[in-house]
Amino acid sequence: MAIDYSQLIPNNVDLSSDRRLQRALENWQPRFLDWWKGMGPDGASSFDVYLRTAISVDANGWANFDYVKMPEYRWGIFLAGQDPDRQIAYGDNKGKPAWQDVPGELRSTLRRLIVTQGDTEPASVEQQRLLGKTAPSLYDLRNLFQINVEEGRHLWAMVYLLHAYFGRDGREEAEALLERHSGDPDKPRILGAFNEQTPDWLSFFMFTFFTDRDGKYQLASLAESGFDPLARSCRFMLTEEAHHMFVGETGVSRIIQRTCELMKEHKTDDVRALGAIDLPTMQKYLNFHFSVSLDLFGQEASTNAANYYTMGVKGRFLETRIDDDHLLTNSSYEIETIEDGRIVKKAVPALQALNERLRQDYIEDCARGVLRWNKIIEKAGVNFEMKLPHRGFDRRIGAFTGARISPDGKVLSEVEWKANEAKWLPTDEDRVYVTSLMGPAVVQPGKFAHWISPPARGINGQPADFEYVRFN
Ligand code: BYC
Repeated sequence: MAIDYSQLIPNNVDLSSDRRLQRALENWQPRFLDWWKGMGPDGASSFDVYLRTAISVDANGWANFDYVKMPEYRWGIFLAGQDPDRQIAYGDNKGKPAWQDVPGELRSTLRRLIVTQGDTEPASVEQQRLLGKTAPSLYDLRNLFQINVEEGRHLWAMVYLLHAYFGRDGREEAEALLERHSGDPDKPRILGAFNEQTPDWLSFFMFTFFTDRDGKYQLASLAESGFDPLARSCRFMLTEEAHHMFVGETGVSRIIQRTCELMKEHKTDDVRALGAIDLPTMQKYLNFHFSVSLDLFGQEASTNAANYYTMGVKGRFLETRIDDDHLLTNSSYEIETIEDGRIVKKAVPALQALNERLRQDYIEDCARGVLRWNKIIEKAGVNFEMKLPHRGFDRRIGAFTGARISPDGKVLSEVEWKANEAKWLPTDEDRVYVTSLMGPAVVQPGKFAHWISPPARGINGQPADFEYVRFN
């Protein structure tokens, strides 16, 4: 179905045929806009931004570029096309037709997953609220705003499901999604990483590389859900997610590029003296964002995850492409855990290890990106290698919680940890330094802050010096 833009809420779900639902969502819409004004990008409401907006969910229509005043962005409800023959691919319900409505016994489980997913979307917008003030270029400013409006739309996607399928409980959850706030001591966001700050652009790029990538893996697992409207929502969200990770990966690449250029040009490692970000500091930010994002996968051995799978509400990454029985009742999976002060491998029932298995898929994906970063360093002739720390490093959730693990995977005493922590994680001084580079936004087309290289190409075939944002 094409997207109907004549409606107050653009949608491809035939919203006008359900007056009650339409009215409920039209009531939520001004509250969303109030939240956007109060908690979304600071001071950006009069800007015209070169944004992509979906005009249909197919390959030709999902990325339509034009100038948009951000509060007038048309947040809407878009589900990927329906496959009328779709069957549940795994678990006890394998082979049954996908559900078009919520099975009664799965109501609270599904609601919880949808709320958790929905909660991360506005959280990230809140975390990025002030970044526009220090954008290193118009190109970067536009990318930030693109990500922000799309995270807003991803919130809409989950709110639609709550309103359409969960009655009064769903409506209350939709309200609460606007009432919790990132880092709020009384009403924080649900998952740890979404209460951290994103105070500078290095953090932003690391966040979009590492934490948005968790989004990719979680959305892909939910795209396998037996609850078809959730699966279809997530499938369309995934098409937008790719750009967010691109912004993160290329953002870090461009900082590396600039740093390496300065190191070569001035024959020094001390690029701080030259107003750039040194590679060891970047490594520390990487360590922080990687470990915080690993926590987002939950416990290594999780009965929740086993239940989600067995019931058919959340699958594995690319479930249908995996060659096994899709029941997992007779298989095991090796996880790492701590026993008697040592890291050991331990086989657990495969069903319980689904969080860990998804985390493993994620780690391999991250490693491919780090390899690409290292290629830039190598090509520049600089002797330095970025590394993902061990999965147990600085964890707050799961088997490694409370243990002190070095980036190369050694169990440490508290004294050894304390002696090295400042080498491995950003110190206050590092953060003050990185923040000090975040000058006022660079607003001349084609100009870039000193500490970052221009991108290899612009957005939608436009040059790097295109006027991506007009300030009016
Ligand atoms: N922080 O059995 P476990 C994105 C809780 S990002 C705090 O392992 P489960 C995006 C857990 O809730 C993707 N609490 O849990 C990115 C549970 O609580 P209860 C977001 C945590 O359920 C960038 C308890 O610990 N989507 O889209 O198997 C920008 C036991 O744990 C955390 C989703 O996450 C944590 N990190 O796994 C914008 C998908 N981890 O039951 C957007 C939906 C665990 O004891 N969520 N806990 O009260 C899920 O699938 C699951 O809830 C989780 C947790 C994978 C997160």
